[in-house]
Amino acid sequence: MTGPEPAEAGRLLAAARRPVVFTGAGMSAESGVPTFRDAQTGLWQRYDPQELATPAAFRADPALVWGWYEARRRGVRRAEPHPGHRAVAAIVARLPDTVVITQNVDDLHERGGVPAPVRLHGSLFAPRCSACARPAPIPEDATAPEDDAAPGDGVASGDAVAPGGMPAPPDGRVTPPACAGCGAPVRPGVVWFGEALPSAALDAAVGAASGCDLLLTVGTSALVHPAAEIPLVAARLGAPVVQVNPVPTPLDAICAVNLRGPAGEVLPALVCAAWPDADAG
Ligand code: BV8
Ligand code: ZN
Repeated sequence: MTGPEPAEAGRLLAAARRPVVFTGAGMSAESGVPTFRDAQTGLWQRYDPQELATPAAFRADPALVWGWYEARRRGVRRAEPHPGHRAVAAIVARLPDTVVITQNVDDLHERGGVPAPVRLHGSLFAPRCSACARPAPIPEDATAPEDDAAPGDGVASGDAVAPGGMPAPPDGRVTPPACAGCGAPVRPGVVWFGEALPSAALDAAVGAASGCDLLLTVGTSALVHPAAEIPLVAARLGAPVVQVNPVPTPLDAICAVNLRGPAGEVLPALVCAAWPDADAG
């Protein structure tokens, strides 16, 4: 990256003591996990993620929605954290008061060394009963014939696996397991459109953004609310905001520095700019 931006961002990070790192789907793009903006592929290409990720879609066709999340979970299981995830962990290691807030439902921050990110939209690894909310076990991942599909690509045609390991029907439908307590269908532990965010996570995020002295926003289009308001909270209270995104977003105007590039390259460079002696992970 050329220009004064990287050095300026490095200076802001080095001066910070209570930074917030706020991430979206672009943070995991280089690990092969499709973003929400990316067109769906394979048998899911005819579905709009914003339609599938709703209580109404699950009520209408639980096997379709469960199949989609199972395919995404298997894709994430095959994905690996990239140097950008490790750079975020290096920031946390260097500045223990750092708060990492993510919109992502993958577990790449944890596997990249960030023990407890604030999860605004839940996780692919926390299924629960759709009626009594009883936590449910993560289905065994029997090895599917096409299990050598690309990392992250949870949408390869043969990716969905029916209980018992048999390849799922070609349409990706997988009947959700029944709750061990009340027998109702198990649902993915994510926040669907139209559903409230977990209040503890939202409160923690707003609290961290209100008290931070730098907010680093990485790989988000800032279009989904209320998550998109987190960087605005920090800016409104005078904290500098630094954005990492290859393209402009609605956040550009509030940012002290816009770093135009992929997270996997920009974040390690930012850590080196802030702490030349640091091992950026
Ligand atoms: C609610 C989990 C009410 C599921 C998700 C105010 C204004 C307008 C609309 C609303 C509003 N308030 C509420 C709404 C409605 C709605 C909403 O925001 N709609 C939008 C679409 C207009 N919000 C809701 O429904 C929320 N709930 O409001 O409930 C309520 C309140 C009280 C009581 C009852 C009800 C719930 C929203 C959460 C939905 N769940 N995820 C799942 O994953 O399946 S949202 C999901 O989409 C993600 O979690 C994420 O938040 C969002 C995708 O956005 P991004 O992460 O930013 O990803 P995107 O693909 O868009 O962009 C990627 C970016 O990365 C791009 O900019 C790209 O350039 C960049 N990039 C690409 N490669 C790289 C990169 N950057 C760096 N490096 C790279 N290599
Ligand atoms: Zn139940």
